[in-house]
Amino acid sequence: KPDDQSELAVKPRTKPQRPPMYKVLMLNDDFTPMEFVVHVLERLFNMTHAQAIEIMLTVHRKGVAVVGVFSHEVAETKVAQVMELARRQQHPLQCTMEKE
Ligand code: NFA
Repeated sequence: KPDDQSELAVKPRTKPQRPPMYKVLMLNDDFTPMEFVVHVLERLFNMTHAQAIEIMLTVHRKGVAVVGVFSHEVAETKVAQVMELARRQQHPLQCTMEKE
């Protein structure tokens, strides 16, 4: 077993931490068509049509809903993809992420 003077000395460590996960949130607005939101949820978040309708209606009624939980990199990509699809169709749909 290597002692503290050896090149192989092992530092004391705290528990390995899991990387933080990020919630992707979709926000309601008065203009984006319901069917576009359903399409986005099916296309980018791998939801069934029924799941997509349910989450879309939650956003519509409550103002915001979590549409998925991902690593930082994947969450950033999902947010960017939603914003790009919305921009291309000139819908004001907003999507953000926050640490869980
Ligand atoms: N509130 C929008 C409408 O009535 C639908 C919507 C749902 C928009 C979820 C954004 C997010 N057309």
